[in-house]
Amino acid sequence: MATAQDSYTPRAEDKFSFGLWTVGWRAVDVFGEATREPLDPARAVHELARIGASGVTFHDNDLFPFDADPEEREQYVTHFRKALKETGLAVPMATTNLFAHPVFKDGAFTANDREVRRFALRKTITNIDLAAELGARTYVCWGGREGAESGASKDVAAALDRYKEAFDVLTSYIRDQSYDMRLALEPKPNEPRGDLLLPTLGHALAFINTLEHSEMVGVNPEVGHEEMAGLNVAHGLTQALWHGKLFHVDLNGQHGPRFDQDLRFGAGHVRGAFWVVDALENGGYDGPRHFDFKPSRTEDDTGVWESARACMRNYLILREKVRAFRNDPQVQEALRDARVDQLAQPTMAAGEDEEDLRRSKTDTAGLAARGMAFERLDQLALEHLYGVQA
Ligand code: DIG
Ligand code: MN
Ligand code: MN
Repeated sequence: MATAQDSYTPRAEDKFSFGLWTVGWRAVDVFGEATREPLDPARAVHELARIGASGVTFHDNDLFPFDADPEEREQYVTHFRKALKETGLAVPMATTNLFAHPVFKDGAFTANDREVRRFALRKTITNIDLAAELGARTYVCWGGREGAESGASKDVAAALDRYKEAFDVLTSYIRDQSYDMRLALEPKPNEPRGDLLLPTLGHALAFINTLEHSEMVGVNPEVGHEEMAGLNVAHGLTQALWHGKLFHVDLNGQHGPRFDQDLRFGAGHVRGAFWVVDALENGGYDGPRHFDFKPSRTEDDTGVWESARACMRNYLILREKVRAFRNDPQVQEALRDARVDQLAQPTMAAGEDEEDLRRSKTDTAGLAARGMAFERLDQLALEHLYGVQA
């Protein structure tokens, strides 16, 4: 269904991308069967191009069945390649399904069974080859089954050793093949395992520092996953940018700590979505605006594409509001009144040392009495979000 062109119509330069598994989700959940028919990846590519996306991403088994032999696999990939060629859609990112098949029931890279770990590495390396061939420069690793439900069942220290080993093998392989590709780890606190390893951005960023080729490994934060952990997503994105590690992002919606809702972007924590867009747009992120969401189980095929379109519209609506907020003279005055700009000033003066600090005097009573004027600043942000400021 065509809609009128307006300022919320996606353009190629917006770099919107979707996973095949999002619009292709048949809406099977723990308590119910599929409500939608399978979606041909080639049709997904054409529909995503029609609604204005410029990229599509995939797991290996979004394209071909787990047990496809090389000939069958090539047929499926050829079908996908043809649709990419017909639409011009890019493939910015790819990833491996290391969570659906029962063989991964105790994990993939950190499974207790060594043969499972070896199979997971082989499966990933095979799909990295395909990802490189299709031009993907980011390879996401979400450890959906890397974790445990019970204390003694997982030697976490050994699991982290195996996790490090896996990423060291993968980055060495990418280097040996001279692929223009980086890994992006995607944290999540729990689900489908009781507790997942590398549950938040902080755990992932610390872990990356231990890797042999840490410069090739960053993060792919998902809005909903950080919110499931009760964390501030915009702060996490900004810290990832601060480390130079925001290689990719999964945008969606979530209503705080509960099961992973994967709502369309902007349909969960709306105030949080405003600050997510502010962090991405004003924090120097120049990667894809990638949606990892699930069209509600209530929807038919038409609803699937309406919700995908809405992900992009909500991003563009919020981007316009964030720009208006940042350009509003009242806001710039309120930022000065809140002394936000003073944080950029180093605490120590050039050449100063601890003795200078000891000699300095502080009017603690006067400082304590000074208001921060944050309420006016935040009210302006909310009024931009509510649409009463423009
Ligand atoms: C779930 O949030 C995960 C999987 O969908 C996929 O492996 C990854 C890609 O963004 N996100
Ligand atoms: Mn999710
Ligand atoms: Mn995700």
